[in-house]
Amino acid sequence: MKVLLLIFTIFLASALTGCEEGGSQDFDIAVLDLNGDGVADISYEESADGYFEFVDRNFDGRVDVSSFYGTDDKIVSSMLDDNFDGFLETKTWYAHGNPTVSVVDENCDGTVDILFVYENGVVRRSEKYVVTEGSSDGEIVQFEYEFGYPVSRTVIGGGVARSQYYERNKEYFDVSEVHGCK
Ligand SMILES: [Ca+2]
Ligand SMILES: [Ca+2]
Ligand SMILES: [Ca+2]
Repeated sequence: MKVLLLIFTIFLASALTGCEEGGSQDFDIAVLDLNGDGVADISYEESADGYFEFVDRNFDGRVDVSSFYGTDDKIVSSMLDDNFDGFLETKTWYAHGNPTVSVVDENCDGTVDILFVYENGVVRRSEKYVVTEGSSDGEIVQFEYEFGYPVSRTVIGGGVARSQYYERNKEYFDVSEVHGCK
């Protein structure tokens, strides 16, 4: 997997820079520096039970995808900064390469605001907790999906406490440490 990724990266790097690879001494830098500015955009860090892969997709010098792979090269979890504000607000867990659960902390205050539950790698259900303005309570907006497309929208509100949102989805929030903006 890692090897395939590196091959793809080499291909992408040469496509982006339009440069032929020269001496082998530049090889490592070229592999990891997608836009050719001399700053690595993909880096790896080994850990006891696998390795991390860090990617800077928009070349601003900040990591926006952090993925953890097991020793079998299979992805275990990933964290994503989808709006490139420097906070990795989305965390996803995987089983056999497919996503199982995603949690999003939109405002990076340490509380989860959106939950996605997947079946066979395709989103099946989502729940968003929306705080009512001027109140400490809110409502829950729930979507059901078929073939990845939303087919129903249900609002459970108002005056719903955030603790109720957590209680409803306890089995997913208990999966692991979910507060991960950093
Ligand atoms: Ca970035
Ligand atoms: Ca973000
Ligand atoms: Ca939040």
